[in-house]
Amino acid sequence: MARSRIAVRGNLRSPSVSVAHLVLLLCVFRVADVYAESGYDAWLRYPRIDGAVRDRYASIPRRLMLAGDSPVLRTARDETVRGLSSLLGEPAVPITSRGSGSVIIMGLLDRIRMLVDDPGVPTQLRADGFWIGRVVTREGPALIVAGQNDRGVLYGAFALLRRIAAHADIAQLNEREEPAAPVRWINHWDNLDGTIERGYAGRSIFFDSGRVVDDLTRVRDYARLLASVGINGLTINNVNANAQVISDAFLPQLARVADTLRPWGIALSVSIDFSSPMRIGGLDTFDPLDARVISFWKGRVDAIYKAVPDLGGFVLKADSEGRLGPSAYGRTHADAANVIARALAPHNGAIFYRGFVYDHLMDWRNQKNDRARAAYDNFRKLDGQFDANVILQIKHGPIDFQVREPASPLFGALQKTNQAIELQITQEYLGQQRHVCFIVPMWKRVLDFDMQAKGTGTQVKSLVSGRVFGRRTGGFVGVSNVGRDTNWLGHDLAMSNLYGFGRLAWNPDLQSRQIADEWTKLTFSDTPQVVDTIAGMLLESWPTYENYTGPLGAGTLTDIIGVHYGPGIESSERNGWGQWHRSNGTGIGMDRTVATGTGFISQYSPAVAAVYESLTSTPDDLLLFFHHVPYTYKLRSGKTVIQHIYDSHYEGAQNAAGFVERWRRLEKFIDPERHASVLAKLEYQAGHAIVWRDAVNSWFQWISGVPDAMGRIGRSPGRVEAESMTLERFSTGAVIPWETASGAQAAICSAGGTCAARHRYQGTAGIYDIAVQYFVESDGAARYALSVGSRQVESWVADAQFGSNTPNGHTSTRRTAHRVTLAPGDEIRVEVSTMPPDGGAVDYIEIVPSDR
Ligand code: GCW
Repeated sequence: MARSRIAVRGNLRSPSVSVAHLVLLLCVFRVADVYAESGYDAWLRYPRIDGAVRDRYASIPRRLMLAGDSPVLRTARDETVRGLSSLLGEPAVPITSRGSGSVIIMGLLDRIRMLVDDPGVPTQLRADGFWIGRVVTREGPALIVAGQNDRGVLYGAFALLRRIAAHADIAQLNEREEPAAPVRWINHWDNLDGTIERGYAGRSIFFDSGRVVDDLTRVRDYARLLASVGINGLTINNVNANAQVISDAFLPQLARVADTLRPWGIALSVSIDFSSPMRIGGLDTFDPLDARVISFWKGRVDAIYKAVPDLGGFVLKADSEGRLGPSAYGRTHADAANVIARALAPHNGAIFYRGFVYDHLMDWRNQKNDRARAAYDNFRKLDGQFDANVILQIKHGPIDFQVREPASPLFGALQKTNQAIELQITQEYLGQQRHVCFIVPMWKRVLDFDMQAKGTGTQVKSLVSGRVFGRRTGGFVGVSNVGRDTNWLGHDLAMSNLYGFGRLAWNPDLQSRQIADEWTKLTFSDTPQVVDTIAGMLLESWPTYENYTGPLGAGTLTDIIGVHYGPGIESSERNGWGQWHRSNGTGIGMDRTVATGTGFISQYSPAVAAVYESLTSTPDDLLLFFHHVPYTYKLRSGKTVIQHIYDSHYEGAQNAAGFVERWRRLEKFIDPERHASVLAKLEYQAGHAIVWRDAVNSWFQWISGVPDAMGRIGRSPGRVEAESMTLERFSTGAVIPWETASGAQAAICSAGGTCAARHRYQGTAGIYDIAVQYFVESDGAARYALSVGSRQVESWVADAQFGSNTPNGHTSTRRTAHRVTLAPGDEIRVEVSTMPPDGGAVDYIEIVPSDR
């Protein structure tokens, strides 16, 4: 019997899917070549290749031999056997002696060169690099996967499988690849209790209740995903670190994780607490220059390396957001980094010292204060003082992962200090994996930006890799925060960011389109309509998100003192966090010029500073990052800033609505599980984009006093405010911040029980979509029902968790009943049943002619 196309994965299989169901699905979807999938395998699905495409791979040997032996080499072999067998639908077999016939030989380059005398085989490769090619030996043809080191062989194996899985032509296989930089690490902000700071896909796969989890299967499978894109280091705990992680009691647990990662060529690392000498060392100081502290670090590090001999090193967040650091003793960041670096050096470990150091209690009244200056001001002066195994880990922009920021000037300002760029895969400020936002194009903007640090040709990607100033190490760190959700990041499309991070860390010259296409082919299929639609949506998703959130470099405009998710436009102002956009009655933006502003621009090289200092040469998309301008200032497009804000928000929300329709058209090409799950997310996103649009536009129309030229704000067709409906047991209440509710108010079912809002429809008869805009509170479940006359047209349970338990821009959610027949005089009724403390709240209903 042909191999089943339905992937049933033991405990991952939904209990509600019966065998009969599976058989049915098999019959229905076989024709359309669609698999039932959970997202767990992400881009490593290896679906069987059929038909003419399969002929392309007829020449791939099915026998596979390792030249050499090590855990990583065995992983490379086993993965290749697994992948080829699955893709080609017939077993590939490992062999131990060559014999005659065609064969795949995998091993270290030096070893391969002893076995194979072929001029095509390169003489050398950089660390982690590989070569894949075909040669002819006396015993027959051979496909070679050669690596500079064990990891290189593993990366070569994954590269070969990737080409086949993406149906690429491999007839003329002769590929040499070397990574752009030695550091290609992932950070996690997982706490030892199992929670994750800024994690949006369930609890930690590493920790629970203060310990490492017993079952490390997820960690192994995660390591496989990471290795497949060339990641070689993994920091498993939060930079807001618990000192216990390096205590004796924890070391055996760390060793278990390291053992799980090792076969995938991934070095374990941990985040440390700078006050550890006091917290776990019994000292009364953590002064980095104190002899007892120096010996504490040495002793701790030696003990850790006994348990984990190949530990990659540490990550340290010090003197930042309340974390203790060297300033407690008047010492420098270099003093702090070096004391630990010196303990690590004999073991070849590195310390990643975070450049994210700023004062979060800054005086907002002082117009010269500027958080953006902080990283440079703190670290520039220390260039040359850090030991060789210190790597300064610098966030890509000067603030904090906002929807658009310029490159951090610090990249161009350090000549002698190793650097790594920190990119955020978890979508903290970018819709938290409830919104699709493919971040690769945003990262590319920064990576490809020429800092002109030493004439031209000094792009951020070349600076961080160490090439420009001839430094030995450096590279890329991505904060991923995957969790226990089956599909790792919660949103199937968000995995394109984890994949894209790895691919860019390996080769930052890859184009966004290339990465989007490749990921789509591997994750879904290479059907042109699928690739065009999904890659197209991915590429539009960041500008779309930007359009309905924070425009022109002003910042994301989210609630920055809360969960960083929904709109909260004023939350950034009048506090010390320094994410100010300084909007007032006449204008918007931070003046960071040298002439009249904070002087931040002077931190760039003169050539770059000249572009940003002048209003006319600053690109529009970063205008408000660098300049404070009147709302009536004209952009290059000819529009005023204020009209651009209004228009872009309508466009963004419109495009988000379009994603839903585009995705719906893929139904027959994609397995029903992932199709339905992504569809639900896109529908939610389209609703939340409207919340954003209306909040931002209402707020700016209010503060600027400039009306929208098209008169759209506050006048949505078909909208009926809940507070103007006939209310039973609901009370009317103000929503805070006001702009996050239509008309600033909602009908709130505060007493619990059942509340109802009624509206008598007086429009023309027809078929309509009725949207209910309501608020989901995270402290329980509320049941909603929408009826027309005695017909219930929609009912649902509101139990999502948005990190907030009051009506606001995080919790505002839309549910739409499609194709509802309405006639004049019909009564539309929204009913909510709640259990205190969970309340229910309704903002409005909107009745628009159905477009389906
Ligand atoms: O973006 C901010 C986050 C914090 C985070 C901090 C950091 C781990 O809101 O949650 O702390 O950055 O990067 O240290």
